[in-house]
Formats: sequence, C-alpha cells, structure tokens
Amino acid sequence: MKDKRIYKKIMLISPPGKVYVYPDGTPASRKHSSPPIGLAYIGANLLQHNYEVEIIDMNVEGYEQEEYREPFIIYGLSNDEIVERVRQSNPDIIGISVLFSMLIDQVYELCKALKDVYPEKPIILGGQHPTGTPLEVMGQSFIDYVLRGESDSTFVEFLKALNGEHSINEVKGLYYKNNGRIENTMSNIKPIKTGNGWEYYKLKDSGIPREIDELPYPAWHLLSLEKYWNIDVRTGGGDAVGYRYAVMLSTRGCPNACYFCTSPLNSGFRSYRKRSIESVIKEIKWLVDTYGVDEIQFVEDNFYAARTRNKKLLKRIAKEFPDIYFQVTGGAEANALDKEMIDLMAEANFNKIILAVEAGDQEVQEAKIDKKVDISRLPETVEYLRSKNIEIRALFMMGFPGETRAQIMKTVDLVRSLGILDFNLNIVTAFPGTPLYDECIEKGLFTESSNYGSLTFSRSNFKVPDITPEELESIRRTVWLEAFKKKIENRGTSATTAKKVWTSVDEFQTYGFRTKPPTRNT
Ligand code: B12
Ligand code: SF4
Repeated sequence: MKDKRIYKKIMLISPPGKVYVYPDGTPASRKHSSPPIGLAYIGANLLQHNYEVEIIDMNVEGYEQEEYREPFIIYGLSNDEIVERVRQSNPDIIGISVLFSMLIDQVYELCKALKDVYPEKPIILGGQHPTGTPLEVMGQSFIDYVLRGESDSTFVEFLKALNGEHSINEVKGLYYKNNGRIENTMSNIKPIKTGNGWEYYKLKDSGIPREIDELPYPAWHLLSLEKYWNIDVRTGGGDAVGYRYAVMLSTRGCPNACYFCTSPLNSGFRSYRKRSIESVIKEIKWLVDTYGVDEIQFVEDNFYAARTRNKKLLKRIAKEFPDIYFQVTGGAEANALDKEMIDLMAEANFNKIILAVEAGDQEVQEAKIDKKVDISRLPETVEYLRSKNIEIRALFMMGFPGETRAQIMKTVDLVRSLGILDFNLNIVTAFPGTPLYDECIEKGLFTESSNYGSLTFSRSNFKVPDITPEELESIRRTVWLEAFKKKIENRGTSATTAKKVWTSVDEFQTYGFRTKPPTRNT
C-alpha cells in the first residue's frame, strides 16, 4: 500500500445538479442546491488531523451553467473547469461524493476526464451510491477506491494507511485494487444482512461514528454559504424562509429499515444515533454567532423519531432562539406527532412540516413500510397541525412491487381527502443497495430502459402488476396539477415558497431555468 508519496492535500467534490424534463419540455422538478453537509463533516475531520482540504460544490458554483442532454438539464461547473481547478490546486488525492444514483454517469465522465490528465492522482468515491454498488463502481478503471458509509473518521484512517502510518486493514469499509483484483477490508466481518453486491453492518462493525456529539462541526468555511443563500430555491425539500439559513444534523441514521431505503446501508442497520440537547444547542449558537444565521434546517433521515429527546430539545430551542426559524427537510414520522409535540413545534418556530404518509392502504403500510403509519390517525393530526398554523407538505409513494391498482387509488384518494395541496406523490424508485432493488432483479421487474443514470423519479423504473409506468406518471401529474390549480385559485400563492407568488403552473415549473428544452415524441 505504501508508496513514496505523501498524501497531505485533499480535494473533495460534490457533483452537478440534474433535473428530468418531461416530453412536453417542462422540467419535472425545480433547480435547487443544498450545502453538502457530508463533505463539510469529512473536511472538518481532515482539518482536525492537519490535512489540507478544499471542497468544490459543482452544483452551486456553476448554478447558472445549464446544458440540455435529452431528457435532462444538467447544471453546474463543467468537467474542464474541474480539471483546471485540479491543475491550480494540485491536490494529492481527489474524493467525490455520490449521494444520488442518477448522477453516477456524470461522475464517471468527470473521473475519466481527471484520470486522462492526472493518471497519478488517486480518485476515491463515497456516499450512498458507491456504498450500494461498491463492486460495480470499483470495476471502472478510472476509480481507485470506494469508502462505504459515513466516512468522517474512516477517511482519516484511509489517509494514514496511504501514508504508511498503519495497515490498510485498519480502515473499515474500504474497497481497493490489488494487482487488478478488487479487495475490501470488511471481508472478515460478518454483515447483518447481505444483498446483491451490498451489505448492512452493525454499528460497532461499520466504522461509522458512534458518538456523534464528539464530531467537529462541519467545516462551512471551506464552502461559501453566501452562494447557497443567493440562489432561488434553497434546498430541495424546504425552501428557506429566512435568508441566512444553515443545515444541521441532530441525529444520524434511522431506527427503521424500510426495504426501499438506503439509510441502513450508509448509516448502519437500525443505527439511530441522537446528539445530546446541549451539543445541538451549542452548534446552533455557533452558527448564529459565526454566520449570523436566521434559519436552521435539520436535514437528517428521521428527526421526529427521537420523540422524548425532541420534546426537551424543542422546549430549549423555544427558550434560547425565539427569533430563528426552524425546519426539518426530511419526512416526519406521522405516528410520532402527538399534540404535545405539535404544540412544542409551534412554540419553537417549526412552522412547516413534511409529513411522511407514504401509502393510503394500511395493508401496504404494514407489508412495505417499516414505520407503519397509522392512517386512521392522519386526519386528526393534519387538523391539529393546521390549528397551530403549521404549513403542511405531505409525502406519498405509489407503485410498490405487487401493489394493485385499487391500493394505488387508495393513496390517491387519501391525497385528495386530506386536502393538503402541497405534496410529493412520488413513484417508488428502486435504488441499488436495497432489498427492493434486489427483488426487482430477482423477479425481472425492471423496465427495459432502466439504468441508474436514467432515473427520473417521475416514472417507475420497474413494473407493477396492473398499471403501466406511463399510467403512474400520468396519475402523478394529474393529481399534482389539480392541487396546484386549486392553490392558485385559493390565493394565487404557492405553499412551497414563503416569498414567491405563482400565477401559473408553467411559471412555477420553469422558474430559474435558462434552458427551454424542445418537446419530444417519447
Ligand atoms: C439531505 C438530503 C437531501 C438534500 C441535499 C443533499 C446534499 N446535497 O447534501 C436535498 C433536499 C437537496 C435532497 C434532494 C434529493 N434527494 Co436526498 N437526501 C438527503 C438525506 C436525507 C440526508 C443526506 C445527509 O446529509 N446525510 C448525512 C450526511 C452525514 O451523510 P452524507 O451526506 O451521505 O455523507 C456521509 C457519507 O455518505 C460519506 N460520504 C459522502 N460523500 C463522500 C465522499 C467521499 C469521497 C467519501 C469517502 C465519503 C463520502 O461520508 C459522509 C460523512 O459521514 C439522504 C438520506 C441519507 N441517509 O443520506 C437523502 C438521499 C441522499 N436523497 C435521495 C434522493 C432520491 C433525493 C432526490 C432525488 C429526491 C427527489 N425525488 O427529488 C432529490 C434530488 C437530488 C438531486 N439530484 O439533486 C436518496 C438517494 C438515493 C439514491 N441512491 O439515489 C437518499 C439516499 C434518500 C433515500 N434513502 O432514498 N436530498
Ligand atoms: S423511516 Fe425513512 S429514513 Fe427510516 S428507513 Fe424508512 S424510509 Fe428510510
């Protein structure tokens, strides 16, 4: 493993943005950008160990640069610009984050461009996608390493191994090449669950941080937060209400293990870790004092599952930060929302909620969704949230394998009957590294065109029994359009942004894009 070079300077890269465009030429989602907190955490750990670090977020730095590559708009810095940045900085090693499988094609192109010019610089990939497909990613000649899961500490261990300070086997979760053969440092550890090329490990075996209070705060000074504040759609899930917002994690992982989700893969199997209230309050104070933030967004997998701690946390937040807005950008576990929690949210300026409902059929909830939302309680919860003036966005999913048309229509009925006009009616997408993905392979359910790079999130990537992917897409669009038109009729405003008033569907969908894609036949 040890060669004569010293690996001291690290460049970390977050890839560009990518939005699917419908055949009629309208983008299926809005352009957005969000501070890459995973890289900011890795950066902080590296700095603490005296490495030099640079972080480039291709998305925000090249936000205005768009390219239409049918059927997607890709926005961000170009590969040539990254090649040039590498020439200027001359890092010893390049790390690239791939949270979203749909971006893997763009990342491969970038890696090829970098390897062509700098064959001697090792390239390491991390994040959800490589963790779910390590062998496939390592099979690319232009990729040298994959580090699986949350890599705050293991990235430091990896550099120590490269620098000959200890053996490669000390680095948990590393895939490397040995005379052309792909090897990994977990081969002696028994996984808790094995899938098609992926594994879930117990927290203690995984190399991911166990005591998350001990982690240094994300190194935001390596990114310019100002750039994120200046763009129109700030974070994908919840548009910021304030101007100077920051993202945070008060927990990591999830107590559940839904079969379509990659959280157990990246963050350990049922490895929910909560920070202490003191630690969360201290970080908020630090963000306010250092960056003058006026809004905090908790971007973790499952904020609300830490029920008892959260009630205490919300009380402290209400007392200490009466002038700051708060948001949770991930779906709230509906079962965890009792009246006391909702009262405390309202007092602590948590004025929006993303309610994870998922399916409208209780049987589907029990069989497919580990958190098993109690549908009968939803109307009461929604009514109580409304009475406290908490703005609601709801998340629904349709098209689970085996889900019947009747069950899907129950979800559509639920969307309508709850009367929530701001929602995502998502089509279930199978991600590599999940039991759902393996089921689709085993049963031959994938649609012909299905590959990671072509994921659109508007159309299913596998077949369900009595409904076609096109029909699902059409239901999704019809129900969304119906609600959006109602929103315009009601007040002419969209509930998805605090400041912007929308007067037409077209204006909402094309807002912020410079590119006007042509209509297509398919
Ligand atoms: C916050 C979040 C977002 C944010 C921003 C993410 C960002 N840029 O940081 C927003 C709201 C924008 C977002 C949007 C979407 N998201 Co999202 N999001 C998340 C979420 C809930 C948390 C991510 C996070 O901060 N985790 C905590 C930090 C500490 O972890 P991390 O960022 O992964 O980083 C750690 C490790 O991965 C690793 N690591 C990361 N990078 C690197 C690089 C190297 C070199 C190494 C060695 C290690 C390494 O070390 C880090 C430190 O511990 C995840 C769920 C999850 N569990 O990750 C989903 C998740 C990433 N999102 C997902 C999806 C599908 C989406 C959307 C496509 C949803 C949609 N239908 O529109 C969009 C579109 C994104 C796009 N293409 O632009 C999926 C991706 C699945 C997949 N395989 O593709 C996830 C995994 C949720 C899920 N389980 O389904 N998302
Ligand atoms: S509750 Fe949410 S984050 Fe947790 S495993 Fe299920 S889908 Fe993933």
